[in-house]
Amino acid sequence: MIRYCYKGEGLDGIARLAQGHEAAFLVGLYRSMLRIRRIEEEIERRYHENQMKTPIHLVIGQEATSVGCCAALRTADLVYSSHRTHGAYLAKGGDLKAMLCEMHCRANGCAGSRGGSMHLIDKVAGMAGTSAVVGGAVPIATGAALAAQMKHEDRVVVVFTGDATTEEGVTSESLNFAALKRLPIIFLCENNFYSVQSPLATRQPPREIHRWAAAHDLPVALADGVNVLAVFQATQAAVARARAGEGPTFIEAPVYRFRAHGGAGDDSRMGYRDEAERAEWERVCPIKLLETYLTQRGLIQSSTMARVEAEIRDEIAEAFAFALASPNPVEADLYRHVYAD
Ligand SMILES: Cc1ncc(C[n+]2csc(CCOP(=O)(O)OP(=O)(O)O)c2C)c(N)n1
Repeated sequence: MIRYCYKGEGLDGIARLAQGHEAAFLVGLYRSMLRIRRIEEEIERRYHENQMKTPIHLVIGQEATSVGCCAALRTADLVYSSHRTHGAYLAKGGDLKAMLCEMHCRANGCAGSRGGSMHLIDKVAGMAGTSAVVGGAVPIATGAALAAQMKHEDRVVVVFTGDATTEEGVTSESLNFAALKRLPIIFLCENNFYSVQSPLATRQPPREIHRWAAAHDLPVALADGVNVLAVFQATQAAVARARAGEGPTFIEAPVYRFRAHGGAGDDSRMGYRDEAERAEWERVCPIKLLETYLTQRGLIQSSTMARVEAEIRDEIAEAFAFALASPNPVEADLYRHVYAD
């Protein structure tokens, strides 16, 4: 069985890139990742209760990509993503209550109860939309970048994709178009090596994904996807290029999902991936890595960590209670948001 190994620098990489960053910034990144992790753990814990009327795709293990990327963005910048939405939505500042209402099919859900987990949107936060169709968000985001360019808006667009998204023809078309027009867009590919249960090696020739992207003649970067600072740095550079009118960037971030492709729990026992592989990546859990760095350097105290955990726990409890107490849609809601000529 193929085994996808972690090839990054681990804690050394965090220590190297942390130079020059203030403790408050680093603790903020840690808090954002932890918040996403705890929210998803609670979603996972409650999923079997069947109150959430939606498929789910957890980002547990992949939090550093969303948080590192969004930390380099402004509210006015737009983020799109594929079906694995929770990390990008929350990191971009999407409203947690509206997200949980959406997942519980409540009238006040962020997509009006029409979409569920795979269709999160928060226009105030710049979370512009997500698509359940693999590759679906890529041309939409490219179009948004074209619009921003044509309207002379100071806006960068990011689209989060998985590795399988690079196998969709429309992704190639979008990279080509973005490079041609020098669009202000960042393609952030979270390469977790699997498309549902198919490993990369059964789907693509043995080449690195960012090298494939480079053939479209745009700058590419490889960022350690478990190192939130590496993703932050790569995104910052891409944002600077985009704002300067220098066009798009493709970032590949190798990551690992600790859970099943969809639903709650892990599915490694199905035999499509080696359990030792997951264990190896769990040793470089993005949250643990940063936590280790912060505690070793005395940048976070155990009392602060306890307070952060308590704040997150209270926020999650309140948001779930809010969602469960929210009204279901009524028949008349069917006609809202419907456009017809
Ligand atoms: C066009 C299309 N083909 C197939 C699917 C079924 N499908 C849903 S998620 C998925 C895997 C996507 O893998 P990847 O893009 O690597 O993202 P990941 O799930 O690993 O985050 C597939 C094949 C789909 N939703 N859309």
